[in-house]
Amino acid sequence: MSNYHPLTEVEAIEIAKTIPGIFDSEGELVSREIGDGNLNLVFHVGQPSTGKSVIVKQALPYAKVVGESWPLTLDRARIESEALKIEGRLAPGLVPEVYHTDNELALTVMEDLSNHVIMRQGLIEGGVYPKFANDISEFMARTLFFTSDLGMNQQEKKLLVHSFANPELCKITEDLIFDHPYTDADTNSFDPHLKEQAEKLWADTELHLEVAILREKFLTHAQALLHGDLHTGSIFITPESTKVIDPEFAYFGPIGFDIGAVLANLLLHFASQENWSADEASRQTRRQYLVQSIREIWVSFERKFRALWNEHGTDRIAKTAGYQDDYMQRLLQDTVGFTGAKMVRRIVGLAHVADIDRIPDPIVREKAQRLALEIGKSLIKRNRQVTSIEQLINIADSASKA
Ligand code: SR1
Ligand code: MG
Repeated sequence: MSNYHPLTEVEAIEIAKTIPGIFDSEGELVSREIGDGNLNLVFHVGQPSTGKSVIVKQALPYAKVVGESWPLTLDRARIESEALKIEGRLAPGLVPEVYHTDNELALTVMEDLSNHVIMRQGLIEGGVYPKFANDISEFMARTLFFTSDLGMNQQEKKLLVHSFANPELCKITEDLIFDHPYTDADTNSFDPHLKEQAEKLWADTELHLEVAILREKFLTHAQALLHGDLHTGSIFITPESTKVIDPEFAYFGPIGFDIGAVLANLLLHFASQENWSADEASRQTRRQYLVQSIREIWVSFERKFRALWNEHGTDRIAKTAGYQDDYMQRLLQDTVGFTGAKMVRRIVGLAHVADIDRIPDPIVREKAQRLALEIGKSLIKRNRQVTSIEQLINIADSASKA
């Protein structure tokens, strides 16, 4: 019989107390539930007398964003904890440290990153993060290369693919990103002024063909262990530090899906500048910063991934002249397609982004939504023709000036 039950704040303290080497045995502990995501309980447990603290994160048996009518596996807590440990080993310093895992209670006790901010909120407040492109490209190049058939033992990888099958969380992505936005699904959610745009999306068979190809890649292409939900709400940041959190959607999938998640969320923020920048000049400056970040992320990712391949590649035949160039070209095209798909879902699908949804003026919000949709659709439609990251940037730039 399972011991699982949702924790109270007091129980979170009892669990935190068992972690050795963090808290002073004398001082009182204080606990607060601070979760604001779609799926989990998150307790901050601190000791005011020492200033020490930890996070206790517990999965609920349903999707919090919808309610108890949407049951969801608790196994995602094991997946998250295992993924964090692998990522921490492959990309040291770029994820929170895991102190303790309890698969029965579906919880992970980990490093408290309260001195960071969630990147989405940081960007909304005008934050600039000079280390981000270097850090996130390092995170992606190392975690994705060393869990792919290029960088790890291929028999061990097959066993890892099995333990990260994650069918329920993958089904959420398959539905919410690669199906529902393209049909009149009950889960869709959009402002009434976007009804005509949504109907166009549902009828656009040229677009559907590209979405079907991207969906097939998500379903079948077990290229590397992905984070699986790498949006700016899954990144804690300061100007000096980047920490990737929340890999509960981790599974073996197409590498471009993770890179596309990062770029899509920067482009959603790019679209949201209709509101967050006070005038045209500051809007342009902000957009140039976002575009430069996108360029640096792809260029650095490609350089680092190729360098890892050249130095640590485990596959003899993958060293054949021309194969690496072909592989990187396919990665770029996948990245562009997934970037587009991840933008469209945030405008018409179930889960949106605060960058755009919190724009108070409905006219300005509509402008940002239309821009995000336009960029997203163009990226999806053109992904298989793209040969350079500059083409993705040109699509966003031209749409913003149209
Ligand atoms: C029901 S979960 C909705 C979304 O939240 C997560 O962050 C994923 O992006 C998922 O699609
Ligand atoms: Mg999450």
